[in-house]
Amino acid sequence: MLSQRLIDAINDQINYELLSSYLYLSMVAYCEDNDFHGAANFYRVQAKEEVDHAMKFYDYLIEMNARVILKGIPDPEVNFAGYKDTFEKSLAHEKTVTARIYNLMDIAMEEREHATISFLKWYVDEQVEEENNLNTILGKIKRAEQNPAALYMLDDELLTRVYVP
Ligand code: OFO
Repeated sequence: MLSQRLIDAINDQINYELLSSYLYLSMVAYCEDNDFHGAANFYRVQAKEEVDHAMKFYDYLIEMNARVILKGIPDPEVNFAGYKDTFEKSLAHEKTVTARIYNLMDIAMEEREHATISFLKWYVDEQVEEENNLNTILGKIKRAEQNPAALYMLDDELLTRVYVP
């Protein structure tokens, strides 16, 4: 039986994962509007993955006989200052997500909730991958910044990201 504190924290995280999806969908709209089709594809896949992250928590609560409580999602940011800005904001966002996952892990460890500790390990690994991907892309953007052809190639590269359910 999960504590109410843990159930509340997981419900908050379901909301935050859906908020993440909404933010990335907003970036898709911005990128499409500015002809950054590769980045738009990248964020489209990211938005779907965030819904998967939310649903993984959602199903976990159900499996643990706890009640899922959905909450409202605030308006996402809609104005970005360019290609690089979207990736900088994505990385900052993912760092916040990582801190939130660590906080959930801290609660689970404090409560010696071993099933939840085991469940959360997947998210810890996922965050390492997400931050690493964004850091790699940002590094490439910084190197290509003064070279429109290189930026164009990088955007093309991002067209190849596919959603794997
Ligand atoms: Fe769900 O990891 Fe990104 O936000």
